[in-house]
Amino acid sequence: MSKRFTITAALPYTNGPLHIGHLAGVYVPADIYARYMRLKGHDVAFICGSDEHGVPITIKAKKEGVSPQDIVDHFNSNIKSSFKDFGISFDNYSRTSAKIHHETASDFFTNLHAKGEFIEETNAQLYDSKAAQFLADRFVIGTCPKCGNEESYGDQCEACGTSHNATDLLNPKSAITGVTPSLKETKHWFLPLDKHELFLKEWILDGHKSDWKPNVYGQCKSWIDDGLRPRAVTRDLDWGIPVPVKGAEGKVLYVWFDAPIGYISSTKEWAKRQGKDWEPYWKDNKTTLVHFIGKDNIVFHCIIFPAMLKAEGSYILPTNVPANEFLNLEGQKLSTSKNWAVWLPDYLKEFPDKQDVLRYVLTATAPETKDNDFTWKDFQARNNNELVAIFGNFINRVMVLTSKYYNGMAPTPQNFSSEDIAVLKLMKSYPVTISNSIERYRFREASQEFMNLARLGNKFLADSEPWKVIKTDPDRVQTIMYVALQIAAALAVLSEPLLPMSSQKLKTMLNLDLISWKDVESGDPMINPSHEIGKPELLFAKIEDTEIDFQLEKLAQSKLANETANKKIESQKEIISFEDFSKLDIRVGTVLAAKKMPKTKKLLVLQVDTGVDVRTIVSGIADSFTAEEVIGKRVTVLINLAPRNLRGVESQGMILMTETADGKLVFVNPDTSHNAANGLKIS
Ligand code: B3M
Ligand code: ZN
Repeated sequence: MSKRFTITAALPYTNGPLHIGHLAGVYVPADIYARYMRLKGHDVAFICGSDEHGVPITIKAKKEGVSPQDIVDHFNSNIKSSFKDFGISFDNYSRTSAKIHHETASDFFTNLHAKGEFIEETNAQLYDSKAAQFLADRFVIGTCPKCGNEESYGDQCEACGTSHNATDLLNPKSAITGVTPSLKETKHWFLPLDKHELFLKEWILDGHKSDWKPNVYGQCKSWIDDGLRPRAVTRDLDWGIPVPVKGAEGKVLYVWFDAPIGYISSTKEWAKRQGKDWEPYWKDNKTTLVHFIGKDNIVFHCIIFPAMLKAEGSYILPTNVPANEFLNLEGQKLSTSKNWAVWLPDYLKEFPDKQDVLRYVLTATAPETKDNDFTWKDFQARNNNELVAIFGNFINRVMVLTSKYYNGMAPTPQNFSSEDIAVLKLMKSYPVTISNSIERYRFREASQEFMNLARLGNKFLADSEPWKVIKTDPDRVQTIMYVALQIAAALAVLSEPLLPMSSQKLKTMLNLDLISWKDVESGDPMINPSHEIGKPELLFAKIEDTEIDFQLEKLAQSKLANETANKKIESQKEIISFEDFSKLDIRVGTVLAAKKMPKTKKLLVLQVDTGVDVRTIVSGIADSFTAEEVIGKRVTVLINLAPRNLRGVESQGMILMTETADGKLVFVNPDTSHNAANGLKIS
């Protein structure tokens, strides 16, 4: 029976491009699920959009000296086109700056307000007097009261996942000016979560113990067990949706109040375009509502948003919230600021026809029950050893042999052997097995089962050896190839949710259009004798070491850049006065002669023309330069450094040097384009 599904994928924050963490955690599983449900004939609305409010966007805009609108416009189109090119099959991708969203979120608030579902409270909030603004959420950094992480944000600690109020932080500091904020009174509207505690307990703790994932259920339980408190849903900010009630001038809705309503507004936008009614997708209790999210979004989707929906009264609640854990990259936490990520726009440029490979790898290693690791070596191995060597190889053999023996026309089977019957029977069981996995949100398992079917096909051909038997028993080969073609057709259908582009390519090759999941389940033949197939083409190509080395090198560069940046920060010295600085006598000079200091590795003895005199300076640069290389170099030299005796030679000054990211020393060269004479003072 056809059912209605509203499938949502977390609205990405519009302050940066997408990376593999987003894909693995949310968008690939959501897309598999949506494609699968469509394939089963269900009525699906697969909904997403850009989350364009919130403090991180304002911070980024400030940093770059542009408006928040500029930031969201840029990343909305960047993210949207990445999704499209990657093949995520959203029915609608909206944005929370859209008019329909502002209206929907405003109305939602007004409605709850009118029903008396908020409490209004004036209390002290953190205030940055230097920036003349209140500090909410990510505008404050401080120590997490729960785990002691010193860099917790005002709304959430990324180290332990706790979500809190900005005033809970110990040692708070403004992220705008760095000052310690003061407290200032301001009025806000709160959603009294405590009022919904009983309902949440019954609905989640009693109702979803067995069907929600343990990581999701566990987080909800710990929240509820801790006791729920009222939660502010308005903020003193200037970027967001204005709070639509009197006395709230200059205030906006909390981003986590408006963002989930974005699912509803995006559904409305879609329904309008389709000429449909949006309401059944959100209000008919026969509709299955599923939220795909990452683990840091659990509380918002399982506690706060459901409390809002319940308070409103006419909405359904999510059937499931299959949140994933996090994906790491090469053993390290993904990080935007450290550029430790595989960015989707880069991937699409560098592997323009390998969307399915990334989908496959991210699914096969999905962080479904615990954090997991993506490595480029594993990416290569799964492509070469599984997609190419198993699935691709089987299809290629079927295609090539059918072309060669039968000119591309499916043969008529003769007598089925017991192996044939066993293989066909096993094949028939795969759609059910894969369905079971997908319907229980076990996409990793589904991908393994899919590959097992390809393995079955491969093994069947390897065991029955049609390429040998053709010489002795061509009738038998007709049956073998007929069976193999049925497996290829099954793979073409069952690959659609996981590997949509390859599935399409395979269907075209097999000249199959109208077969469905049900056809595979039925066990009836999908390719009949004399059915004409197309030309063989390779489904997957091997990935070479050089391609992987290139990616690893890129990451190594990120690591190096980070280490250098950290080093710089670490070695910042204390502030000195101008008087201190003016004691330094720094001059432009030229190295006239140089020789290695005997019996040392690092030291060169230089004769330097300082403009004042020619003097001896011993410099520890022999690791980076030979004596010959430095002769004639224009240098910057500190001439009033107290002389030092190094291995019996008096060094009378110091040449200024710096170190590049890869540890090589370089001279701090004076700008000699104006013929700076030796002895010129540097100040
Ligand atoms: N914008 C996603 C995030 O934490 C957040 C999701 C909103 S879903 C309503 O990246
Ligand atoms: Zn913490």
